Amino acid sequence: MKTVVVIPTYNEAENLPAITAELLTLGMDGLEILIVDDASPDGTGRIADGLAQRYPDTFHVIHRQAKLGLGTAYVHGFTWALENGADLVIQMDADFSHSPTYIPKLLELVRDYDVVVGSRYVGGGQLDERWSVWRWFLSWWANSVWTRLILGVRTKDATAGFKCWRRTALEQIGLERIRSNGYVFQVEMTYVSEKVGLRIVETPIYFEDRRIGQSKMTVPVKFEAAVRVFEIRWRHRHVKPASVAIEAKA
Ligand SMILES: Nc1nc2c(ncn2[C@@H]2O[C@H](COP(=O)(O)OP(=O)(O)O)[C@@H](O)[C@H]2O)c(=O)[nH]1
Ligand SMILES: [Mg+2]
Repeated sequence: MKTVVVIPTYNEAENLPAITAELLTLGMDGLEILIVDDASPDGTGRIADGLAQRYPDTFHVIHRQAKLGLGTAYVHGFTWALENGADLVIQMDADFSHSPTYIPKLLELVRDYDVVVGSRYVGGGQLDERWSVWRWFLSWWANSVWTRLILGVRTKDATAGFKCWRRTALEQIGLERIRSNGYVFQVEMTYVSEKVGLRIVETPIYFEDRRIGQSKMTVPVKFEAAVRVFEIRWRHRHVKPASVAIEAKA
């Protein structure tokens, strides 16, 4: 099974060598890592090139000319992975919020499902305990109230960004119709996954805050994300609803 891990990066010079080293220690068969870098001023792209030079069979790099956003970085990376024959695609951030130690579990579950979601909101899942009450509340509100109310999604962690997709799942979604950039990208993928009837399973993760560097999430960004949920509903109004089963498995 060819498995491509897609990692978007913007200023992750310190995190990238560490996260990729951890991925390599998993010793996965058929593992390839695609880094999608948006001309990071801190030189992340050069570090990625260095990895690709050292391990040409494992690392691949897409350089984009400017900071074009997380959503299009993932769509770009997923499209590349499909074109290059991936059977499975793992999406994860570079900042250690998505611990590579969960990957074996994701791979085990994807045998029986179309997409496995590393979830903070199923039993056993957890947010960083350093989160303030306000931040915790906003995340809970976005996942458990807002997306549920506006989109009717049933996945508990609708904004999750740590997932393992079967190739066929991404094909069914149709990446060309995913238009969100930034953080609502996750919501759009969740919504369309449910609408096309993918078999979705959520598995608990502990979501740790980034260790190094800055989060790009700000209050205006959160507000925009909340409004954009309506756009997602409108955009996919003609996608045929299908009955979906969302399960939780520890
Ligand atoms: N290529 C690319 N990567 C991005 C962009 N914005 C964020 N990222 C990466 O996407 C991942 C998640 O971003 P992060 O700032 O940690 O988001 P947060 O965890 O929600 O605060 C990290 O690996 C970032 O480096 C972007 O515009 N382009
Ligand atoms: Mg992060």
